[in-house]
Amino acid sequence: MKFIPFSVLFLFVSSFFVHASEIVVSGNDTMQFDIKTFEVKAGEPVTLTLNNTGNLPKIAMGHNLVILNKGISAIAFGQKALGAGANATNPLPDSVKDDVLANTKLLGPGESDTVTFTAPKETGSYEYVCTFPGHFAMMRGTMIVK
Ligand SMILES: [Cu+2]
Repeated sequence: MKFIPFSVLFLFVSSFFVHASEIVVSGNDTMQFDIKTFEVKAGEPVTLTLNNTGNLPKIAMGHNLVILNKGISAIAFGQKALGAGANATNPLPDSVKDDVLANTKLLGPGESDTVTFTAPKETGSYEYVCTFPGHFAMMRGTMIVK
């Protein structure tokens, strides 16, 4: 049997298993996501964590992260969610979920949520947004599928 150096074996094994993209985004009391753009690989698993790093009460400054299907604008979706009754305790009404690729729950200060999903097979830009009322104008970003 041939001797395989550990480092080579490790590279070989990791090339098989380290495909998942791990994305960590924070939202804060100034209505900002710290990451406005991130990339994932088409058709591969994504682990997305949102941290609310603010201090203000959830009812006043809650955050979620909602990734939209291709072609759905964050601004337009924010308005649509409001029109569908989005509020400070239910910022993502069921009636608008057809436009949603993946979403975290609504987080209060110091809270965190992790969701896993499969990146779309179709490459391109997918917008994301916080749908807490009033936040969609500022809390937006783009997931790029490559
Ligand atoms: Cu928000």
